[in-house]
Amino acid sequence: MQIEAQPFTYEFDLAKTALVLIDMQRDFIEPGGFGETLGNDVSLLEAIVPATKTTLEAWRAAGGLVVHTREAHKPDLSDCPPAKRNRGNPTLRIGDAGPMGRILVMGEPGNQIIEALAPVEGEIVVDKPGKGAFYATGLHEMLKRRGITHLLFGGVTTEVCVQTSMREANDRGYDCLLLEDCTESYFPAFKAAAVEMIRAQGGIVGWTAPSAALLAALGTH
Ligand code: C5J
Repeated sequence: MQIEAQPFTYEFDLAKTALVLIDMQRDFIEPGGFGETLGNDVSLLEAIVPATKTTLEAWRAAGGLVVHTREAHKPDLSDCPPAKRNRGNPTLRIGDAGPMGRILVMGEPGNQIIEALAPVEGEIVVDKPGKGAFYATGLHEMLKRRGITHLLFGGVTTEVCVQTSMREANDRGYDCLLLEDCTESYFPAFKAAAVEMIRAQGGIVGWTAPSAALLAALGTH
């Protein structure tokens, strides 16, 4: 299959490609979670939910593998280094009790993936303690076992966990494409810059394309 992408056409085999949705969690998208504790306007992120849902449903219907990630720490915070916990909002840190439970802690209401994009049976769900999806998760091994060589990315936030994960994947040899309207940042200028830098220099980190181009490739546009 082919996607009309930048900086040039992206070719993929459905059986060797996974859709990776990064951190579409209540903690980032709904009021009262981690994103809002940092002073962000979380409503900006909600805008990508419809396009992401359409993409997810089309990808599922085509039989493609789906990976969901959650930025999540163990309840004892043994996987959250002080260097991470001590930055951000000093009065509501990772592990503290917020309106949706303990901030960024596994199993808490705020740490769940939003209802509209909830994982279904057979999909991979990865809890990650870092910004990147490959750090301390075993994701690379899971993908290698399934013969996955290509990754389509969506999720939040573009310049933090999405870009970090794409760069990690690129260094591990995956051909990566970012779905431009399925990713968002609290800072529109940061999203625009991240999209530009990913596809610059002949696709130094990968490709970018609107989700309509993927849907067209899947024949559902
Ligand atoms: C952040 C993320 N921004 N999922 N996490 O801290 O991008």
